[in-house]
Amino acid sequence: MAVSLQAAVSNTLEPTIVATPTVAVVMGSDSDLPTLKPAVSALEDLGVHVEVRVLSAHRTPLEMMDFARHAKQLGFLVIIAGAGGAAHLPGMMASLTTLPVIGVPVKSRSLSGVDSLHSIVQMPGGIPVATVAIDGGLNAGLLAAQILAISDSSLSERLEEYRQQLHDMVVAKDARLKDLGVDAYLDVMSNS
Ligand code: RP5
Repeated sequence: MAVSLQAAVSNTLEPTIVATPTVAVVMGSDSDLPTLKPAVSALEDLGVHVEVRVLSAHRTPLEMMDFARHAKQLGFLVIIAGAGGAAHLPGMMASLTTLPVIGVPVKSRSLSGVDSLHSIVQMPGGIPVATVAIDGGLNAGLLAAQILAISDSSLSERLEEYRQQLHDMVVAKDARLKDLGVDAYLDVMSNS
């Protein structure tokens, strides 16, 4: 049975929700939400409080600027920013705050997200954005948690548990593949 990485976290960790907003997950459009959802889920499963916003660098630039400029005062420690196409949101957010910004290139309809990736990853010196893979919402959430875990030992332990679960899941798959053989394993995969 195929088990997603997200499910591996969701099924086993008991969340300990902290009261204050910690990670802001912002996106240029609500059409980006499916890509950012794995980041939100991973963080919530790890007990990190998340605030989710739609803030467009092009359609609501003033609201986007206001949020980015006040994010630190509002108590956020890390910003995840996802956008597609001419994906200026992560870079613009990063230009307005010294909080770490993780950029998520959203797979675009016309250019499959290569445009988003190039727009986000090629930041000029001085204004960094930590860019994950196209549609890499899960890794953005985990990277944000790893940044927070530097000063949060209980979160660090949860991340260690998560890594152990990933390890155990792959070991179990390896054993099952050896047991069933290639054809039967693929049959089970295609039916699950
Ligand atoms: C970007 O334009 C958004 O981040 C989104 O990925 C893309 C398309 O937006 P919609 O036309 O779907 O609202 O600003």
